[in-house]
Amino acid sequence: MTFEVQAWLAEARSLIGDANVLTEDRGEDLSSFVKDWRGKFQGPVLAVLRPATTAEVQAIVRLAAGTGVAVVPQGGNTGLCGASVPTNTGRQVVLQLGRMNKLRELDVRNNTVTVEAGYILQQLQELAASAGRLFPLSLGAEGSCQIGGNLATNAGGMQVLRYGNMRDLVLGLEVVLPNGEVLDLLRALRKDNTGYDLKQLFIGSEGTLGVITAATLKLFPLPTAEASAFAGVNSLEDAVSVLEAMRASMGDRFTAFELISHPALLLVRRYFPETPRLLEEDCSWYLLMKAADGGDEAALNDAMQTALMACLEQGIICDVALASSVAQTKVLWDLRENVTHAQQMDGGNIKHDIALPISRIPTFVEGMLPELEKAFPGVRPIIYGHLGDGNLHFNVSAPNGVDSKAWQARTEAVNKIIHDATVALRGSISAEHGVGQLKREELLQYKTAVEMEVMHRIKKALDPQGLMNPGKVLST
Ligand code: FAD
Ligand code: 2HG
Ligand code: ZN
Repeated sequence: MTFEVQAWLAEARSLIGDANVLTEDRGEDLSSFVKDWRGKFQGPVLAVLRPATTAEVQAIVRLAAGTGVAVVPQGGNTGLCGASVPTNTGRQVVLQLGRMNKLRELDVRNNTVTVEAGYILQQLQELAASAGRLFPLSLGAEGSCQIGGNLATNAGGMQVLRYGNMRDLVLGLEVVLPNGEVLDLLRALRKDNTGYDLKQLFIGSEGTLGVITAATLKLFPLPTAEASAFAGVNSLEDAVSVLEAMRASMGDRFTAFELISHPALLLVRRYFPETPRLLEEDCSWYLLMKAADGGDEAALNDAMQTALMACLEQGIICDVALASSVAQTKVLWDLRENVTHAQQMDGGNIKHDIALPISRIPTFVEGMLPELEKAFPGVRPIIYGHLGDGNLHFNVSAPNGVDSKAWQARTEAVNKIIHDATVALRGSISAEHGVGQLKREELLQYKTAVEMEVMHRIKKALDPQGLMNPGKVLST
C-alpha cells in the first residue's frame, strides 16, 4: 500500500483543523517539538498535531493506527530521557496535548479535581490554592510541564516524602488506547476494588501504552503555615540521622528533605551569582527542608527550630538557617531548582537519577566517589536530589579541560560504574525521570528476563502494531 504524505496530512487537517497540523513545508518551526529539553535527542516528523478534545485525539490515533503512522504523545517536552520526541525510525507524528487544557470538574468537598492532560502543573497548583486546597506535586519544570506528562513519567519532585509521587495522587484516568478506543476510568473514588487497577498501568508508561487525555487527582488541605530551613552537615551519615530526627519530631508536617552537595552549591553560585551565602561555614553537604501544616506560622517555626536545635546539639548539623520571610524561602528553593540549570550552563553532564534504600546511601556515595575519580581523574560529581525519598541525582560533569562532547562519549563507561553499584544494592537506575530512549538498552542489563518479557506482553496486548511512542522504554 503506498503512503501519500499530503493525503495523510489533508485527512489529519480535516479531523482537527488546518491550523492544528504543523508541518515544516509550510514554513512552521517545529524545533521546539522535535528536540528534547536537553538537546540530546531529535527526530523527523510528518507533522506536529495539536488536538483539542478527546474525540480529536481518538480520531487522530485511529487514522494513525489505520495507516501505520507512529504517535509520540508530548506534553511540555521537559522530560529528561528523550521520551517525548520522535526517533529516527519510521513515520512518526508528535501529538502535542497542550490544547487539551480544560478543567472538567473541581469537587472541593470530595477533594478532587478532574483536568485534561494538557493542563500545566503550576496552573493546577494555583487553581487548587484558589479553592483552599493543595495539589502537592512540585518540581522545577512546573511552569511548563503538563499533567499528562507528569502522569506518563510518574513524576516525583520535592514533596514525595509527604504526599507520594504522581502515582499516589491519581484516582481516575481517561486514555485513548493505541487502536483508538477510549478507556474511561475517570472515577473520583478513594476505594474501588472492582478488578485490576488499570489506570496504574498507564502511569509511568511514558506514552507507550496510550494517550492520557484526562485525570482525576487528589487534593489536600492547603497549609496555612510553612517553614523552610537550610542546614549544613559534615557527612551523609549525619544527613540521614537528621532526616530520622526531623521526621520523628515533625511527623507528617515534614514535607521535603532535599540534599545539595558542596560542589553543586558552588556551581549554582557561579552561574547565579545573586545566590546569597546562607551559612557562616562551608560544609560538605547541605539539606533543604520544609514543613507545613494548618496551624499558625509562629508555632510551626518554633517546632522546626526546636527540632533543628536538637540536631545541632547532637552534632549532626554544623550550621543552620531558618527562612524568616517569603523572600528568604524563595531564595532557598530557587537555589535548589537552579542546580539543573547551572549544570546545563556549565556544559552538560552525564545524568543519573538513582534510587537506593536511604540507609545505604552514605556507604554508596563514599565508595563511588573514589571509584569515579580513579576511572576518570579530575571528574566532577554534582550530587543532589531528593534524599528524603532515597533518590539521588548523581550527575557527573566533565573533568576541567575535557569538552562536553568528549565527555558525553564516556557515558556508557560512567553509567556502568554507577548503575552496576546501584543495582547491586537492589536500587533503581531511574527513580523519577523514566527510561525513554536514554536508558532503554541499559534496562535490558538490569531487569530480569521475566520482568522484560511481562512488559513486552503488556505492550503487545495493548499496542500490537507498536505504533505508540516506539523506541521508548522498550526497544520495539
Ligand atoms: P513530556 O516531556 O512532554 O513527556 C514525557 C513523557 O510523557 C514522554 O514519554 C511522553 O510521550 C509522555 N507523555 C506526555 N504527555 C502524555 C499524554 N498526555 N499521554 C501519554 N503520554 C504522555 N521530573 C521529576 O520527576 N522530578 C523533578 O524534580 C523534576 N525536575 C525537573 C526540573 C527541570 C528543570 C526539568 C527540565 C525537568 C524536570 N523533571 C523532573 C523532568 C520532567 O519535568 C518531568 O518528567 C515531567 O513530568 C514531564 O512532563 P512534560 O509534560 O514535560 O512531559
Ligand atoms: C531535580 O530534582 C530534577 O532537580 C532534575 O529531577 C535533575 O537535572 C537533573 O538531573
Ligand atoms: Zn529530581
